[in-house]
Amino acid sequence: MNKSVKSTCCYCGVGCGLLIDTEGGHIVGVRGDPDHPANAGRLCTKGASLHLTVAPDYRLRHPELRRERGQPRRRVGWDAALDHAAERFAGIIRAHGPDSVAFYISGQLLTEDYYVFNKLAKGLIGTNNVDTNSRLCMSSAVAGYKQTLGADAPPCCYEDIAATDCLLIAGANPAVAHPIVFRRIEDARAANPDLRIIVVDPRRSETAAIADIHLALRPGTDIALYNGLLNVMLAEGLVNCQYIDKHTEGFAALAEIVAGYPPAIVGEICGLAEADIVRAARCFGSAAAALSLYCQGLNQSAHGTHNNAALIHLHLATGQIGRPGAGPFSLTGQPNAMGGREVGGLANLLSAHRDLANPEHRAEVARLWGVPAVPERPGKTAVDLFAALQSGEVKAVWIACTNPAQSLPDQSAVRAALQAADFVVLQEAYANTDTAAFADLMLPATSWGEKEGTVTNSERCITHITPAIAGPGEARADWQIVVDFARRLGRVLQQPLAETLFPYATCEAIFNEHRETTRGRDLDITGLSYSLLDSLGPQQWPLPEGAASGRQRLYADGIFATANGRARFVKVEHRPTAEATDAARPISLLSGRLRDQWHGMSRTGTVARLFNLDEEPLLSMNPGDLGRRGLAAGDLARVGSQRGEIVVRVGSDAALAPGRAWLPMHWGSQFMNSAGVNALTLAATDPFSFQPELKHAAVAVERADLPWQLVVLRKGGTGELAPLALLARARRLLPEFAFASVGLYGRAEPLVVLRAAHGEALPESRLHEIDTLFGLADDAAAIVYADHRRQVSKRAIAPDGTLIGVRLAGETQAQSWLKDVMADDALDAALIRWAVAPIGRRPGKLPQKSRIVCNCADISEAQIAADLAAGATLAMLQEKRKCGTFCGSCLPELRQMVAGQAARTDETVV
Ligand SMILES: Nc1nc2c(c(=O)[nH]1)N[C@H]1C(S)=C(S)[C@@H](COP(=O)(O)OP(=O)(O)OC[C@H]3O[C@@H](n4cnc5c(=O)[nH]c(N)nc54)[C@H](O)[C@@H]3O)O[C@H]1N2
Ligand SMILES: Nc1nc2c(c(=O)[nH]1)N[C@H]1C(S)=C(S)[C@@H](COP(=O)(O)OP(=O)(O)OC[C@H]3O[C@@H](n4cnc5c(=O)[nH]c(N)nc54)[C@H](O)[C@@H]3O)O[C@H]1N2
Ligand code: SF4
Ligand SMILES: [Mo]
Repeated sequence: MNKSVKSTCCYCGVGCGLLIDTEGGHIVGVRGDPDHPANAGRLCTKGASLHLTVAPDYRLRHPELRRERGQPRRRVGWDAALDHAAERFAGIIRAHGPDSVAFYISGQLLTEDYYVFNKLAKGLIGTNNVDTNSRLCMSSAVAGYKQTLGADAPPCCYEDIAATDCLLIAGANPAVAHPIVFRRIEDARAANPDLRIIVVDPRRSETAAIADIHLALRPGTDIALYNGLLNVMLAEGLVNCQYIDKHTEGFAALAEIVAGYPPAIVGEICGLAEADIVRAARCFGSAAAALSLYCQGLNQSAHGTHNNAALIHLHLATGQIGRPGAGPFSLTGQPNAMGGREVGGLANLLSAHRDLANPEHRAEVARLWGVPAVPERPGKTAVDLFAALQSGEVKAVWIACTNPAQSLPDQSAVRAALQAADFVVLQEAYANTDTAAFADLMLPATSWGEKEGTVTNSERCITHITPAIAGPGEARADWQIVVDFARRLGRVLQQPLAETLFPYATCEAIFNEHRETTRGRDLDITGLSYSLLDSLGPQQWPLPEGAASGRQRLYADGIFATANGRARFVKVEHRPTAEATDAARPISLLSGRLRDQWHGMSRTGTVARLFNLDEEPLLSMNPGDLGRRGLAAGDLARVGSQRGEIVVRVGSDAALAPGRAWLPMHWGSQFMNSAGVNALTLAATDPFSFQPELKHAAVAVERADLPWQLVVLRKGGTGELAPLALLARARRLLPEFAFASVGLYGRAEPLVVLRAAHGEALPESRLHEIDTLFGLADDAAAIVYADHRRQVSKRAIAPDGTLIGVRLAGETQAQSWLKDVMADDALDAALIRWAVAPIGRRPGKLPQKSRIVCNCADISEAQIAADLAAGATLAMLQEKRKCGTFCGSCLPELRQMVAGQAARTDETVV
């Protein structure tokens, strides 16, 4: 049966709605949901390719258990798995107390999943050791809002982007990290020529490229900058004294501090021109409406909370909040980071924005749950939790929907901690993440398109999602796994409460209980229900009983969520980054996201077209810095910090100031031969939010002399040679090299790519084994070239005149053009010999690669031109190729191409 189910994208916090098309129980397509308020039908490249990620290959299908370390895990049934887990947890709790176990969960869980995890730890076991990857992500935003506005609530909505006159984008790169928000920014710019955009980012990011003013500040100096902007606004009478008097407190104390931040001094600290600081201050201070968007550039800092507060101050001082187009809008990273915060899924929070430190709040939650008390002792926050695993203070950890063996800073310490733990449970959708290597018990979870629950996006908007298909194998919904475990644990611990604490037969029953905890709180959703969400569509909180719809903006009345209703200015001073660069490690390493990959790539790393924009993790640096190290773009470099060293390829970026480098966060041990960027980062945390400073580390970069290079390009076939099967095998080769990465490339019939380098050449016998692994050993179809003196050996396999694989060793230049002609099947049989030519130059007669016009659907100019020449209209193109039906940014060009074709046709008719 064919059907179409409304859902949301499981990637970023924009929270786009989509329609999942299924045929016979399989997902066959996705479309943007035209009725969803977040995206009105648009999707970005990642959302638009979600249906391509449902291949079962790497999914975890059955529980797996190893009873002893060193043994492989074996498949077990759910009963055996959960009974074992309950016995182990109970044993450890009995022997060492409830704080000897911990849960480490994720902003990618649904609200209901999150709720039961929290109740399991804080309600049943009696420990606050439940923290999440939101600690790496949004905890500084939470703390920043609470310190200033009194509650953890982004006061703005997406429509504010269209209504603002000044958009300050600080430490965020929405062009890649929140693309559909960025589409709104582009639309706003097109509709309002007076809109001014200021971007604060040490890099010239894709977002900075459209800025009127780009403040490329020295990393970690945001507080100085925002204090400096306030200094100028005060000097030029651009603050709103009436608003400050009526609705805030603490301004005088801050003004005293800010007096010490005149533009000249700020320019020095931040490495910015004084005039630019003044210009930005005037732009913000004189705007009719000023909006700021911010994310990890502010949060992931050892002073992340104050970064947030310093920015929010600008809005409070100018009264730019609570009105259309105005306010401090923290973009959430993960799809349900907000939902997690709502249920209190952090070690220092309780349900419905309550605080663990507040005895009344603890009593309220205990009453709601029907337990004698909620434990008082704060739980371990992410970084501390892993340190406690290492020291033995915490002995068992239950990890769900996150991959700490890649995403936490200082990986060698994290991996040692996982190794040291007595018992590690991993509740995952995929079998092959870096954390899986450490799990004693793996529990298969259903994932995108397969589960029910609610999510809250960046603008406080809640969507109810339902499954489109069943999960693979024996996978279960996350909440079901938790509830089943909780009941078993209760029995083993002889805790009769367990049954009454976890009575839920449906996901909806959990939602209804969560809803009740919000009564009278700032996020009151007592007016919501699944059926209301289904009939009215997604709703923003608060939506208390009796309200007709959710609230678009908060604090319109100037009354804040503090005891006296006044927002607070916080005393914020410039602080250096946790780790300073020095002569030994002179480069400041930044890290973050690429448009087409998601975190550890467990999902995006299965889709070839998502590698086409960025094939490899490149360390970008200023060309001068490269030159001084004898490096050119494409060379390999050793990047070392106090904690570790990795080898990566370098790229040249003239827009990056000297002394800075940038490395994407996505590649871990599944795609390269090291833990990636977090082998280098440090575990320093913010004193209020405990968020680690993932964005900054001091590193040394030097040339890696690995003269012998190897590249394998293999077109995927079927069965054993199917792309994902090949990729899995190629992965096993990674540890063998001083440098190596694997990936996919191309479109419908992708290539598997291995790139490696080594100090000396591998022997021919080992090359033969690698050829065999890639299915390139067939001598009958082989074309070879070897020059043993140069240690060059090349091999191409072309059965029936179609090139299906090339292995280049020693000299690998040809890969740069081969990968495109192979992916497009564009290599003429006569040109195949060029693949193994002594020097891999590009043959002159090669067709040029056709430019991609629609990135979301991955459709090239040549494909469109061919369709148009055959008489296609725009509507036909959209139907057949899906181009221009996702984010819509290529529509103007498509229309132009259609018009161009029409003109040409007219000419021929005449
Ligand atoms: N494609 C894609 N999109 C994603 C994700 C993904 O994995 N892939 N992940 C999602 C998640 S969970 C998150 S949290 C968001 C993150 O979204 P963003 O925070 O927007 O993305 P990042 O690339 O982490 O960092 C943003 C920018 O901060 C800058 N920066 C670094 N240091 C500083 C500094 O000291 N000051 C300032 N002002 N800026 C600095 C970086 O140069 C970078 O351009 O993205 C979400 N969206
Ligand atoms: N250096 C550096 N490090 C960073 C950052 C950075 O900017 N720089 N950013 C940080 C930030 S903001 C974040 S949010 C983290 C993200 O880091 P992680 O949370 O570790 O990243 P993911 O790869 O998204 O991990 C989610 C896991 O959940 C699995 N999964 C997917 N769906 C489901 C499901 O429905 N149920 C279950 N049980 N599992 C599922 C996926 O397969 C995946 O392995 O990384 C942080 N680390
Ligand atoms: S912007 Fe892209 S990744 Fe984010 S929710 Fe929308 S479609 Fe998904
Ligand atoms: Mo995040």
